[in-house]
Amino acid sequence: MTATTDATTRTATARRTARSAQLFEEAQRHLPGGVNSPVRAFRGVGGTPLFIGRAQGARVWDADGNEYLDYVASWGPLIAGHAHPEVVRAIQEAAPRGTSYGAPAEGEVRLAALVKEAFPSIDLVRFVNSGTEATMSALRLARGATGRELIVKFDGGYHGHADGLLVQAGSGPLTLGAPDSPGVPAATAAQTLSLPYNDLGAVTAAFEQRPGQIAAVIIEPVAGNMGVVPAAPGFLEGLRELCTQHGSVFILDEVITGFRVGWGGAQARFGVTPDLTCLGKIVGGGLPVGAYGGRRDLMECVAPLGPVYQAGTLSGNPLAMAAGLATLELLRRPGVYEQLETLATRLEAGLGDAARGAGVAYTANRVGSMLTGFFSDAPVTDYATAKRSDAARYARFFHALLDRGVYFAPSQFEAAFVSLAHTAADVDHTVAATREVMRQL
Ligand code: KE4
Repeated sequence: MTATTDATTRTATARRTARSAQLFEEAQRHLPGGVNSPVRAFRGVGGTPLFIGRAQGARVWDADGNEYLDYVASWGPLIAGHAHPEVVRAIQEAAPRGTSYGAPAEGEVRLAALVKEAFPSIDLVRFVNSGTEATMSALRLARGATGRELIVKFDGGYHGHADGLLVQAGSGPLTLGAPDSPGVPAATAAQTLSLPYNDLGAVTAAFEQRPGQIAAVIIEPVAGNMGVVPAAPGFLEGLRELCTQHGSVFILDEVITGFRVGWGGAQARFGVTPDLTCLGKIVGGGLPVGAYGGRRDLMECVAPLGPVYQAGTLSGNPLAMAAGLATLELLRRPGVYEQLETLATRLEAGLGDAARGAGVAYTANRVGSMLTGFFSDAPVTDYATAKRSDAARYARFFHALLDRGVYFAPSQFEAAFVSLAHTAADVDHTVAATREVMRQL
């Protein structure tokens, strides 16, 4: 038994969380809601958020030293596990050479080349500092290149917090029950059409009703922000055809799915070619990186080559590039995605068996190593069906698992992620803990 209670053997215990509570009390004096991103505040599940003190592999430890098997993975980036030695070494080697230059450096060139190797649809790529910046910039580019203003997104899709995208958004706004945000000008919101996910007829009608007005369609090819909801067969292909037919830019927001559901992301997995791709999370290996890229004729509109302006002090940051490079080098090794698929399949099957054994209404969606178990008796195929899930029962599930050393996302409307650091024993512990609690939910 390790010094701290080993999460793989512990049953429910009354965790000491005094230090997290103390830090949260202090944090609320300095930070809105005590956090730097809303979904971390546990508003979707209740209780006091964990303050994490350290992370290693598939585990995190809170400020009180409690150990947890981690399926949040910092909301996706840590596909290789926390503090992977090769990622840490890359950062340690880069830091003494300086933390930021505000000038081009070799690391940006190397990471760009690797992104292009993985995503053949990307002729040119621009690094930014977050997924929000990536999607915001891609939309500005689409509008600048087409001279059009309307954007199509999908209900429950979350693409970061740029004004025009906080319309019927998923993730935090969905978790907090605030689908639209004050502060977004009505005129801006009016330029965003949010349509039902997987409803190709609605998109076809939008194009027919607004000929020549739609600059872009942006979609998560596997939604992760209403919980995991895959695109229905033919949906992405249909969007591709409509965008081609109407001269609109087809943007895949692969901030979650990029390097997650395969080396080439969802576009490779499903065989669909976007005009622009947005990346984030994994591409930075846990440091702040976003990216947007795609067709040369579009990307050549971006400053300084073209008139569409976008900039960033820390874009292409050498430490972030080093972390991203080290992470992608790990992912391009043979067998990586098969390993993730095997473990995620084991987890999905185990959780489903536990729910069925307890007679609990439950359905799961999984693509690769991202999955969500919904407490619902009906398939979840879009925002409307996702919202029918029993979020209160999910909250009870979340806390019961937390008491057993397993840390899922503090929201029904997020994804769980399996990493290369998770083992079959970790998954079996998770399933065993789930079996223990399912009847009590
Ligand atoms: P960031 O600006 O948070 O790096 O990326 C925005 C974004 C864009 N596109 C997709 C598909 C995303 O999922 C995200 C951010 N994801 C959320 C959780 N699903 C980040 C967690 C948070 O907001 O704290």
